Amino acid sequence: MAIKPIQFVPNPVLRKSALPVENITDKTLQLLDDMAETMYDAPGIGLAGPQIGELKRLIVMDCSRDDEKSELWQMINPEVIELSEDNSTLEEGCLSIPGHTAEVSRPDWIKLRFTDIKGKEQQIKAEGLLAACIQHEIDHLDGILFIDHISKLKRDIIWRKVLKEARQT
Ligand code: GNR
Ligand code: NI
Repeated sequence: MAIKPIQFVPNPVLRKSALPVENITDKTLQLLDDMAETMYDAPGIGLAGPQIGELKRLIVMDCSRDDEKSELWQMINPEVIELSEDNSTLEEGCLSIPGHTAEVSRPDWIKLRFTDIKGKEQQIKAEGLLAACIQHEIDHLDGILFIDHISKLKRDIIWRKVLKEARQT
């Protein structure tokens, strides 16, 4: 296992679409383990391939609270197959946009299809924080960031700070 460097905005890799994983190889599984280690080290509750510069449809998540048993999800080619009509709002952050958060509204439950690390296709229904996190991670696979879901005014404020911070490093 290895901790991989996290890519930050405005790195263009975060705006590209990730490609489906056709064959699950040792390298795929290695990458998913590195992603889990990188996520726990950060610490974050999710991580998507593009955030470590890998344009592959791979995500990892662990939304368990500190007082709960950890629950690591490692998903290959995740796809939303059903969305709730009702939305809920949650304060989101992103490891690729450190230091900024915003309230984001998303469907409050989703049904999801993905391939697990054993190559088995799975379907689950997720709600609450896990549902928000899965949608945030799948967005990353399509080059979408949480700031794309907020008002232009709020997005411009964050973006101006991001560019200023990038200039200073
Ligand atoms: O660590 C993270 N916290 C978080 C909080 C609310 C909704 C989504 C997230 S995901 C984020 C980690 C990250 O950037 N994943 O891509
Ligand atoms: Ni993120």
